[in-house]
Amino acid sequence: MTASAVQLWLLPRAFGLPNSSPFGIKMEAWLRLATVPYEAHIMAGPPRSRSGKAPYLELTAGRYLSDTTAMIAHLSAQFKVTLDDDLDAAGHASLICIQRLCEDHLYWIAVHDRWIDDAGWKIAKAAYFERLPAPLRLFVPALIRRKVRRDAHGQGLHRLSNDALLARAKADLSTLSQMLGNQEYFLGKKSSADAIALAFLASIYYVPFEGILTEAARPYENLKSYTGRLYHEIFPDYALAQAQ
Ligand SMILES: N[C@@H](CCC(=O)N[C@@H](CS)C(=O)NCC(=O)O)C(=O)O
Repeated sequence: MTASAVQLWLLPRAFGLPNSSPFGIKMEAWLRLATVPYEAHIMAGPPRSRSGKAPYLELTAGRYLSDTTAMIAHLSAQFKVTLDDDLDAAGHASLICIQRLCEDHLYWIAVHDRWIDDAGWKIAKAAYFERLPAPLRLFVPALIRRKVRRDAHGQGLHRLSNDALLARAKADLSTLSQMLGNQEYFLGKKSSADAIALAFLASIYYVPFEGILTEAARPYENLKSYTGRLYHEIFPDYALAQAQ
């Protein structure tokens, strides 16, 4: 470990993407955009954060901080990050809208495509649990899937029909496409919004299965080219076959 580098703990990588979790991709994208030095570690077991969520930072030995928003606030203060400093009030408002749309809405539709839908689950399960020892691989995925189903039911979107979910996903992607327009970056210049948007869009465009989100995102050429351009700029070390 390098003393001055941020220690970031992540879920396993998957699908050739920097991370299986869009929140993991967001965090790594943000650290790179903000030029904060970090070391990435892949978790070998359950999260050690108090919230039980990933990704998380190891602040000092045994002290963890989870939640990407809290992590970004903490690191922005520690490293005097200026990434979002020149956003005006409308820019900050748009940043919050993009964040909520991606993290609190699109995320749950992604959960449907990966964990609930049987075709997506087959591929996601193989990718998520490939490093799990064989005896555990027999029952751990089903146990975690049951918990995710419960969480998704509690959140509520999954009580809608697939058609209704698709309509919601189309509205989300259309909104993102409108907000981006023909700009290079979501808020006119590089900002935290791009770490978030890139993470969620790459998690849609570059996964090896078809789902509600892939269908909803298909028409938006500006989102596709934004994702490809930013992905190669921020993650040149994770070149994707799908991103060509
Ligand atoms: N608001 C959190 C969300 C993180 C999150 O939902 N992580 C998921 C993986 S994609 C997780 O750890 N889920 C485990 C659980 O809910 O128990 C953040 O911004 O970091």
